[in-house]
Amino acid sequence: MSNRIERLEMISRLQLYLVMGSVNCIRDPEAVLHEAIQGGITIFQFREKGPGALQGREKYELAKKLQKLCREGGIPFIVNDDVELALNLEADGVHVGQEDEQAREVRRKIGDKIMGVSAHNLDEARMALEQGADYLGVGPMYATKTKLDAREVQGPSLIRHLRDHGIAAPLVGIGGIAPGGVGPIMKAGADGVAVISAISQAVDARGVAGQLLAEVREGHVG
Ligand code: TZP
Ligand code: IFP
Ligand code: MG
Repeated sequence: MSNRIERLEMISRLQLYLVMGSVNCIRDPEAVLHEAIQGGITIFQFREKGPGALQGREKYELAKKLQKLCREGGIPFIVNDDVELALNLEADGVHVGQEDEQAREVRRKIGDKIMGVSAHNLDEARMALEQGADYLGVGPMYATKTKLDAREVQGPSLIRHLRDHGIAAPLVGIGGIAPGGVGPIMKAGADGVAVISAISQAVDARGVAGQLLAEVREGHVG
């Protein structure tokens, strides 16, 4: 990531990040992901979590199907939390939270795959980067019902705060983001936005993805 081209590539890939598992979908997850890719998502995270989440073989099989769609669509496939699954599937990367395995340990296990880390404040952001994070997921930007144990709403000003304190790493905002809500996050200095429900619960996943991507590009500064 110290390499300038790699850094620019990471940043452009983070514009519109779909995070999703079977629990989040009101329709077939493969159909949702397929439409979202058509609508322009630039990266995907398999996050199979919460009540009713698939486990074991079923989780693996769904991951495999979604990974195939990502390959066909030419976008990176990232696995939430489950380093072993990511390694078994030869995923493009892993995303870990503050409650998950230590970022340094994850970095050691995954080598030069992409590693994303969730951060809610400046200390967490600095620590994650020191431990080798390639990008940070920052939030919650807005109120969300998707993550039951989500922290207090931070608002886009947290992104501005991180930038003002020298965090130059790729950043995506997450939490309660839907069409109409992207501009302030990009203007605060984010490289992109991550969404779960806006796309995974949409009747027209392709349309919503297209709208979000347009807002990311309009709102982009620098
Ligand atoms: N981390 C912080 S907020 C959140 C996660 C995983 C949930 C985002 O879901 P939604 O539906 O986009 O608000
Ligand atoms: N941020 C992100 C990401 N993913 C998560 N699962 C999370 C926070 C809790 F979108 F990757 F940045
Ligand atoms: Mg996690």
